[in-house]
Amino acid sequence: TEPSHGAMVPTLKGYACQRRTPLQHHNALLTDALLVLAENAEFCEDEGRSVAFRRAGAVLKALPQAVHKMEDLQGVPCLGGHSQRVIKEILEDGTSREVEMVLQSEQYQAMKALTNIFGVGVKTADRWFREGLRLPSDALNSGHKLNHAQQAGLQYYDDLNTPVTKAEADSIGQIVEEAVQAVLPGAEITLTGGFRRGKPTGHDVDFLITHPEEGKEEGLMPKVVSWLEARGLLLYQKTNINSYLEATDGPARPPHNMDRFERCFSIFRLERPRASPEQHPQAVGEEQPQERGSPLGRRASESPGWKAVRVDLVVSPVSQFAFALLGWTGSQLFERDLRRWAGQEKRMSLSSHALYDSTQNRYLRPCSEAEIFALLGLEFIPPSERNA
Ligand code: 8DG
Ligand code: MN
Ligand code: MN
Repeated sequence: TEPSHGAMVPTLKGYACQRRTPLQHHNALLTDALLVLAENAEFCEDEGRSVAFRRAGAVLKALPQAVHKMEDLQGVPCLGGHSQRVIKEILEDGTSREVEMVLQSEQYQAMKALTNIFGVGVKTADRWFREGLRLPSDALNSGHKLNHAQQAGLQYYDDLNTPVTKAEADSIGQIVEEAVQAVLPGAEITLTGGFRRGKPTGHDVDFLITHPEEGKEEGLMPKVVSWLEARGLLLYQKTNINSYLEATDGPARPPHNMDRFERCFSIFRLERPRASPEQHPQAVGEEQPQERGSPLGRRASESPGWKAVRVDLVVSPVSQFAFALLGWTGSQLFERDLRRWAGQEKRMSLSSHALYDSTQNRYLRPCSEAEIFALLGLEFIPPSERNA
């Protein structure tokens, strides 16, 4: 039977990949609260609960209007009992006691600060927390052994926790374009991740690189990295080589978030545009990055003429480009639901490399994002509406 819908709510579908989720939405108070609970569940390594809170938040982002009362949520999917209780409390009292408690808890605050260090995941942060560490500076001063990523993460902590602007992403894009053209003329770069979804800022910049002639892209990444390093443009890089083989990684291997493209997690050294107040006005209310406390105690006056920026580079053979583009555009929940939709509703297996149809026992070979949506029986959702 059809669920009954509140007056304001059109039918919202249960998978994020069936819905249009714009960047700007009408329920930030509720989604911010649910995000805190999702993060906290993640810090407690309870992935199931974390995903449940994220799904609840994502469905609220797709609503065409602000929710004012619980009846407005009639027929809205993906809202579990716990999420509904939190929403109800916020609608009635303006805040949720549970969310406020989490925000004030020592564990949440410490886990948030520690996982904000590049190279530190939930497992490491949790171990450090149990050993008494609370702040990024504790990780520097405690004598813990830090890997190269974590050292860079601490060294550039302030910059890496200052949002990357679209202008900065475009500057990085010009550098990557120059590097790629220099080592492989005809190669093409595409901005993916949050910026492709229209976000004005991001925590990093994501690029996909390919070449129209299959095979030409092989071994490209180390050359790009060398070009960048020779010019002093990289503060950190870790390159992984491509290990995808259709024969062994195909249908037998379950679709997984980690893909096997040639890729580079890096930190760029981006020259700051020269100070010119007219050309670069500071947005009203925007925080000056230099004013934040640095674990290294760097002061505003010592701020160098460059900024550390996280950049992800991925190289895809052109035959897999559509999958890589779809997989690296996000959002993460949108990707998760695409794969879940494929498996549960279509008996297909979707990854950033391929689409396998278990009913026909064969690979499908779409050439564009639009064709992938069509083969999955989904309406095409443009990147700007994948902000689940
Ligand atoms: P932000 O950086 O603006 O904060 O947001 P984002 O651009 O959406 O997040 P992201 O962490 O940069 O991730 C961008 C997309 O890349 C996201 O949908 C998930 C995807 N992604 C990874 N790692 C991997 C991976 O190993 N394989 C695949 N296929 N995708 C990945 O972050
Ligand atoms: Mn990103
Ligand atoms: Mn990224």
